[in-house]
Amino acid sequence: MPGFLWGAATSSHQVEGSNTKNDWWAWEQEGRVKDSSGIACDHFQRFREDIQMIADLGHNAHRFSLEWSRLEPSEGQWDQSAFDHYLEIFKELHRRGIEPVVTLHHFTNPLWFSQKGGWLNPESIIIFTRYVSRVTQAFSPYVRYWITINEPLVYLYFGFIEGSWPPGIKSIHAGLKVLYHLIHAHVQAYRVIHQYYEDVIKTPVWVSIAKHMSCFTPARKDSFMDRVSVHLRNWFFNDLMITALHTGFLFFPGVFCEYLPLKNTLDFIGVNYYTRDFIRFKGWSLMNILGDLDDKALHENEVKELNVMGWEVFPDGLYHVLKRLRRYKLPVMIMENGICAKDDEQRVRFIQDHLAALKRAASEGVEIGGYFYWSLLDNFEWAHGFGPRFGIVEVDYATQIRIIRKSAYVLSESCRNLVNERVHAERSF
Ligand code: IFM
Repeated sequence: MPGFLWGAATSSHQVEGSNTKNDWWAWEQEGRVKDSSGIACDHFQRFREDIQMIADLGHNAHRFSLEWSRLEPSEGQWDQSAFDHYLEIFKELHRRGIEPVVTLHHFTNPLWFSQKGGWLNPESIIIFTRYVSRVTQAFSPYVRYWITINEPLVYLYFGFIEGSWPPGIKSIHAGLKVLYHLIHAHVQAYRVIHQYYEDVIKTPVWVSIAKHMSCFTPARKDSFMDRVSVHLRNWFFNDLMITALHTGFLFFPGVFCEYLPLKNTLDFIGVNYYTRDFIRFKGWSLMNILGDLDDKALHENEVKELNVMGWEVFPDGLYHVLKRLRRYKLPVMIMENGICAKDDEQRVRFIQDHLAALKRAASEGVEIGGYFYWSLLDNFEWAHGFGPRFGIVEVDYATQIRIIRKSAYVLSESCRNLVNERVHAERSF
C-alpha cells in the first residue's frame, strides 16, 4: 500500500454527464441555475481515456464518487448496468495500480429520495444505509478507502439554509434536522462497511467523511467579539461533526445532546481546504451567533490573491487547519484542495505553496495520509456552471478534448517528491 496517496478528485454529477435521475438535474431543468450539467465532461463514456491520463501522470490514487441515482434509479430497484459501469472503472484503476478512494454521497440525491423528503426525512438514515450496504457488497473487493459524505455542512448550508441548491429550503431548523440525519447516516454507513469487511472481505478498510474546513480569522484583530465569533465558527463549522463522530458525543445547545450508537467512526480525517474567511461579530441571536463573513475588499492589505470565484488564496490556512486537527490523533488526508484560475501559472503556484504548507504541518507532527487536488478535469461547478475552471486538465466542452495543463505535471512532480521525502503517516495507512 502506498504510504502517501496522491492524485486528483472528481464527483459524478460534475463530470459524468446525463445524470438525469437526480435532484440536481431536476433543479437545472427548472432553470434554477445558469448552466445545465448536460453531458458535462462526458466522463461516463470517456472514463477509459481519463483513467489512462491519470496513469500517464503517475497518480497512485484517484478520488471519485458513485452516482447513487444511477445505481438505484427507483427506490429499491438496482440497475445492474450502472454497477457494471463502476466495476469497469475499478478494474481499469486496479490494472494500472491506482488506488480508488470512493465517495458515496457528493451533493446529489436520487429524485425519488428527494421526493420522499430527502435528508429531512428520518427514514433517510435507513435508506442511505441500504444503499451503502448494497454498494459495499458490490465493490468492496476493489475499495479500501471510503468517504461516506462529502462536505456535509456545505451541502446542508446551500440546500437548507441559504436555499440556493436543491431542495431550496431556507430554515435553520431544517438545516439542523438534516445535520442530525447526516451524522447518523455516517455512523450507520461506517458500521455496515466495517462489518462487511470484517465478516467477508477480511482486509482492513478506512472510512471517513470529507470535511470542508475553512481558516477563520477575526475581521478586526483587536476586537474581542470578532475573536469570540471565530471561536464559535470554528466550533460549529470545523469541529462539531468531527468531534461528534470521533467521541460519539453529539452536542448542540438546546437542540441535541446525545451519545451516538458508535464512537470512533472516523478512521482518518478527510479534509477539503480552499480558503480563509474574515469573521465579524454580528450579534447574539441564533441567526447571527456565528458572525458574518467580511468582504475581502475590506482586507486588501492582507489578501494577496483571489481565485476566479473571489476566494482568497491562502496556503498558510492549510497549515493552520492541519495543526488544529492534531488534537484528534488521527491521520489526515487532503481530499480536496484546488483553485479555479484563468491562468495556469496561478494554479502551479497554488499547488506548490499548498504542498509546502502540508509539508510544514507534517514536519510538526501531523500525520498526513494523502493529497487530492480538486479537480482532475474542468467541470460543472454547481450553481456557478461551467465558468470556473479547476482542472489540472482543461476540457474543451465543444469537442470534449482534454488538454493537460502544466500544473498537472507540477502536481505529479511535487507529490513524487513528498513520497520520496516520506512525508506521510507512520501507520500503515
Ligand atoms: O466543486 C466543488 C466540489 O464539488 C466540492 N468541494 C468544493 C469544490 C469547489 O467549489
